[in-house]
Amino acid sequence: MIHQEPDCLFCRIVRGEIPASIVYRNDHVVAFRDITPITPQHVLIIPVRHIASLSDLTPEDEAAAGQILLAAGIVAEIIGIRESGYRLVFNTGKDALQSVFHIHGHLIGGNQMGWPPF
Ligand code: IU
Repeated sequence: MIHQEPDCLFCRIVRGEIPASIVYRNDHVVAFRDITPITPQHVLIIPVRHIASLSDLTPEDEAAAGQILLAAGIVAEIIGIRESGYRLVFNTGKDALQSVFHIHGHLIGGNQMGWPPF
């Protein structure tokens, strides 16, 4: 049984209790469109397993973490930005403005970005 939290917003999206525009899912991850996109394409990739942040990963989460990265290219292909390029951003903790404490990679792209990103 994969660990989930009853009241976590993103766990609820995984369970289908809250609607989301899902672009891809498998046994390990769910990818859905961010409700407030910051780029023309903006999808969140989350593990099915509830893990609060990158800083909370343990060796037990190795597969879940790897599955997020594996999903990035698949999702990018689905939303049409695999060739043009994209970023996968994990806001982690206060200074990074993490607001939802269930790991999510922001897959962003669809236009030319700059660097550094702040
Ligand atoms: P952050 O990295 O924790 O700051 O990002 C949380 C993201 O979750 C943010 O981009 C929100 O727009 C997004 N989001 C969402 O897609 N659906 C929701 O119901 C809620 C937040 I609340």
